[in-house]
This record gives sequence, structure tokens and C-alpha cells, in this order.
Amino acid sequence: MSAEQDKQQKIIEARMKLRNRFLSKSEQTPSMSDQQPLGTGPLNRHAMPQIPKGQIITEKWPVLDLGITPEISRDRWSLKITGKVKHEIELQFQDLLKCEQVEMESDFHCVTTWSKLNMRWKGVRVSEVLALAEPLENAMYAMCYAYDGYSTNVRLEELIKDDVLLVYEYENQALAKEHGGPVRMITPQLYAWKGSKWISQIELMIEDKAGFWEERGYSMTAYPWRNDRYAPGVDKGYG
Ligand SMILES: Nc1nc2c(c(=O)[nH]1)N[C@H]1C(S)=C(S)[C@@H](COP(=O)(O)O)O[C@H]1N2
Ligand SMILES: [Mo]
Repeated sequence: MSAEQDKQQKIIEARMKLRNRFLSKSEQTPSMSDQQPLGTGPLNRHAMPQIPKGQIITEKWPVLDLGITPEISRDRWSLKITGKVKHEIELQFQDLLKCEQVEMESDFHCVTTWSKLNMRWKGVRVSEVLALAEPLENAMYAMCYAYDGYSTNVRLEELIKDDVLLVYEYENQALAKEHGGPVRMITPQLYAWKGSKWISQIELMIEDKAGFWEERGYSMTAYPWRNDRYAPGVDKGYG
């Protein structure tokens, strides 16, 4: 095993341990009829508890990944949109700048229990970029791939929400490479593992498929406001 694989194995083991800790505390609430709103950062935070159940606020921004930091300049970065689309496309960084530029504040909830609030981003809407490729009628899910070998699945209906962005600036600075620069996705209404750092490809699919953590027992849907951490389903009521 290489040092890199060894490091990755340790990260996976630590996260599997945390998963088991949550699962062993499961209150076994079978209900899927959850009335809670899903929440989307500062805008509706006043209407509900500040952070989802089981989360702790952090001021610092932790780095969480598989232990590999790809070195990609803005010039070398590109994003492919593939699968169930009318035409597959490949966007360069310059192409992002031709899209509508969006500045937005949102929250970041990591399944390992930290939340960071009011993060100020600049980027473009994933919905706008997807529209360029013209998704087919039967496209329902997406797999997002990244330059470090990561993958994560997201439902198309989540991907096209207004606050789901491909970001390239944080707090008016170029997004740092340890946080996924030059370009990453953010998914403020889902746990942060659904937002690929160093994003390289979005593949639209008819059927759902598990990504890196989902194959290891993480939730396919990942709604923080429903405590939907680990597979399958939602509303499990971990305490
Ligand atoms: N490419 C890639 N994206 C990734 C990950 C990763 O390992 N590789 N980790 C995910 C997880 S679990 C979280 S919480 C966030 C962390 O982002 P941060 O390191 O900028 O805090 O990125 C997500 N996106
Ligand atoms: Mo995470």
C-alpha cells in the first residue's frame, strides 16, 4: 500500500467509525412523512433552529477530503457535462465567466457534525451550466466526479436549486486549492459531501447510483434538516 492509500484508508476508517456511532444511536423512527422544511442558510434560518440536529458551529473552515489535493490551475481546469444530455459539453474556466455571476451567502453542514454559517461565495449556478448541455427528459440523477477520484450522486431536482453553485471565489479571494479550487460545487441544502471539490465532470443519469461515500453507507439523499446522514432514507432521528 502506498503512503497515499494508507492515509486514505485511515480517513475512511475514521469516518466509518463515526457512521457506526450514529447508527448505534438510531431511534428507529420509521416515518418518512417529515414536515420540517429543508432550510437554505441565512434566508430562512430565523424560522427554525440555527443549525440542524447533531451539528456544532465552527468558526474555522476545516479541510475534509480523501487526503489528496490535486494541483489544477484555472487554465487547466475543465468540466465535462455527460450522460443523458442532448449534447455533451466541456467547459473551460473562461466559459464560467460568460455565465451569470452569482454572489451568495450560504451555510455548510458536514456530516462529521460541523457546520459553518454565512459563507460568502462567488460562482455560477449549476442549473445554468447544465442547461447548456440540455438534459434529456428522463435524466433524474447526476454523478459528480472530481480530480482526486472522488464521486458523489445528487438528484437533479436538488442540483438545479438556485443556491447550488460552482464556486471559484470565497470571501472575495480565489477559492483555495485545499477547499477545492479552482472550482468546486456547493450544495447548501444538502450535507457538504454532496459538493465535489475540484469538480471535473457531471454525468446525468436515469437511475440513481452510489458515489464514493454512498457506497460506504452514506445517505443517497443527505438532507441535513432531516438528520439524513446514513443510508437508506430520511428522518432517522439520531440523537
Ligand atoms: N473531490 C472531493 N470533494 C469533496 C470531498 C473529497 O474528499 N473530495 N469531501 C467532501 C466532504 S465530506 C466535505 S465535508 C466537503 C469539505 O470541504 P472543505 O474541505 O472545503 O471543508 O467537501 C466534500 N467534497
Ligand atoms: Mo463531510
